Amino acid sequence: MANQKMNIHWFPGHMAKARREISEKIKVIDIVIELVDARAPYSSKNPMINELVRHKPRLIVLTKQDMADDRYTKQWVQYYEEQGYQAMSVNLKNFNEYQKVIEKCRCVLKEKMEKELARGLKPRAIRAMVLGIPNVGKSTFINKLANRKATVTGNKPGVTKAQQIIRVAKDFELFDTPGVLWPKLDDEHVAKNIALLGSIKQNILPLDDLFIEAMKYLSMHYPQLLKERYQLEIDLDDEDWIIKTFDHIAKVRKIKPLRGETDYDRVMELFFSEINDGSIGRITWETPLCVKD
Ligand SMILES: Nc1nc2c(ncn2[C@@H]2O[C@H](COP(=O)(O)OP(=O)(O)OP(=O)(O)O)[C@@H](O)[C@H]2O)c(=O)[nH]1
Ligand SMILES: [Mg+2]
Repeated sequence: MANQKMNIHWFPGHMAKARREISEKIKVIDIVIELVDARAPYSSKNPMINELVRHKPRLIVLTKQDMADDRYTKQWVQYYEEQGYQAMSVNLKNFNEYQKVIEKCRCVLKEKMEKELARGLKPRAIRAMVLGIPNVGKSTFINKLANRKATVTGNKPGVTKAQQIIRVAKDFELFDTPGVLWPKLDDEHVAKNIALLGSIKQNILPLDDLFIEAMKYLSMHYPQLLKERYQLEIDLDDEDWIIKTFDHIAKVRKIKPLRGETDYDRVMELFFSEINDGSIGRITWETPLCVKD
C-alpha cells in the first residue's frame, strides 16, 4: 500500500506521527470539522477518527456533493445526524454556505459556551480544526472560509509554531492547516471505493478488478449513465460480459487495437479518468444500508 498519491506514505511511523500531531492540536480546539467525500461517505472516513477525536464535538461535512447522487447524499446526512453528529453536504466549487457551517458549529457548542460564560470566563471565539483523508477538499474548504475574511491572527502559545489561526468570523477561528489522516485501506471494499474517488492512486489495486467491480456496480445502480456515456448495456448473466464490455467501449470510443486485440489498458484508463472527473455522471458508491456501524 506504499504507492500513494501526494507523497503520503502511510507507514506505521507516519501514522503515529500524524496521530500524535492531531492529538496535540485537538487539546486547544472546540470542534472538529471532519470532511468526507459525498461519493463514499463511509469509505472516506478515517478508521481511527473516533479514537483520535474522542468526545470533541464534531461537524461532518460531505464534500463534492455536485459529483454525488443527491438521493444518497440526503440519506447519508441523515445517517450521520442519527448517529448524533451535526452533518451537512457542500459543493466546494461553488461554496457560499459559510454562515451555515459557522451556525452549525455554534449550535453544537452552545451549551459549552454558555457554561463558560456562567462560570465567569470571558467570551471567546470558537476554535475549529479540519480533518480528513487525502483529496476530500480540506485545503479548498479552509481557503474558501479564510479568503472570505483572511485575518491571520498569528501563532498562539501552546500551538505548533508553524500553525496559524485564522479568524473567520467574530466568534469563529480555524487552524490554517488541516489534519491529514490515512484511509481505511485494509478493507478491500473500502480501498476500492477510495481508489474510485481518486484519493489514492488507482494502481495500488489490480486495475482490472477495480474495473470489473465498478462496472458491476454501475450496471446495477446506474445503468442509464452507462447507456448515455458509452451506449453500453451490461447483462451480468452473460458469462462473457467483461470482455464484451471492454470491446464495446473500445469500439464506441475508437480506441486503437493493440496487435489486433482490444487495448484493455487504454479502455480502463479512459473509464477511470471519466469516473474521476465526473463526466460519466453523478455517482455514489455506497449507501447507508450497506454499512453496519
Ligand atoms: N467538484 C468538486 N470538486 C471539489 C470539491 N471540493 C474539492 N474539490 C476538488 O478536489 C480536489 C482536492 O481538493 P483539495 O482541497 O486539494 O483536497 P485536500 O483534502 O486538501 O487534499 P490533500 O491536501 O491532498 O490531502 C481539488 O481538485 C478540488 O478542486 C467539491 O465540492 N466539488
Ligand atoms: Mg490539502
